[in-house]
Amino acid sequence: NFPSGQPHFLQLYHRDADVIRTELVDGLQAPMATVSPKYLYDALGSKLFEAICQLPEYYPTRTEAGIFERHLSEIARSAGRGSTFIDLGAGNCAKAESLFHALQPRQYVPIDISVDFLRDAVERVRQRFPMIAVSGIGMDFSCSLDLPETIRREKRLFFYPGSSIGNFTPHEAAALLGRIRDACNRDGGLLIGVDLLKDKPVLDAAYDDAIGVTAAFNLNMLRHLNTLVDADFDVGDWRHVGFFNEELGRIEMHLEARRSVTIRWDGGERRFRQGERIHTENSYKYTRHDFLQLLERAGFGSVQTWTDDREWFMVCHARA
Ligand code: AVJ
Repeated sequence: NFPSGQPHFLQLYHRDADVIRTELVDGLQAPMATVSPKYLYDALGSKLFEAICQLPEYYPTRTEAGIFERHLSEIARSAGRGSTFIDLGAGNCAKAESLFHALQPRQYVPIDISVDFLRDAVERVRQRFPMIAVSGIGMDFSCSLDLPETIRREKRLFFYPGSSIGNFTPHEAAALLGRIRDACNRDGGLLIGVDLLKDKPVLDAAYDDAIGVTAAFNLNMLRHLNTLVDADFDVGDWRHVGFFNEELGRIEMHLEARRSVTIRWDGGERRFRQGERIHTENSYKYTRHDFLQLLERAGFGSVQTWTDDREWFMVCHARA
């Protein structure tokens, strides 16, 4: 991890390209091929996710925004003003921006793996909110939460909305939440959005929408892989699979080979039989009780929670 960004408002912490290549190739070679969902987010992937958030079937973004709108003053009272507001997986920064008026952050630190997308977003935030110090960071925070010296330690408020925590297994999630807590001072905390368990048909539709935006989002990962490991995936050979796995309490996304294909990349190859899949994402859904237990395991102190009328989504503020 070495900083290499020139503009002072966006620092880049690149992981070594060889490390990324090894991680991806190991996943592609595994008996059950797997690629981490973080590789869904190249610049186009981030745009496709923005489009997903507007789909009628994709309730999380809208439901979470409704909770923030309805309980804004109480949430702001709990989270406090004048924080160093650290946005994990900031994307277009829109969720954070909608809280600026209520939270009055002193410094805004959007972090995202999708660097080119983040660069544009940071520029927009700086123009809209010239009174807030904006320090964007392009990095993979699942590897490290070591932040540059310029990020104030006092009153750190980590913001992890959208139920992105669902991409990790409960065990991994507890570890990441523990690292977030460790990155806070005693006066810090975490504002997090979590998707709650609900009926399977609602979940299935949210991750396999009628016009195929989620399919495009998933399939776009193959184009990103072609760039990252110099592979020769033909997107037309694959189809999107997305469904709620009731036993495991999680959404699963896969890419399924429509026909038998051999994929070649820089230094290797693999044959996929027809119907064989690459597992590209899990999105765990929680009960309120189980998620509160996870926060406790991670070492957080008192927690306040807010939800919507249907109890489909939950926002938590946890004190370090
Ligand atoms: C950004 C991880 C929260 O799991 O709902 C949306 C990603 N995947 N549709 C989610 C996603 C398919 C999203 N997160």
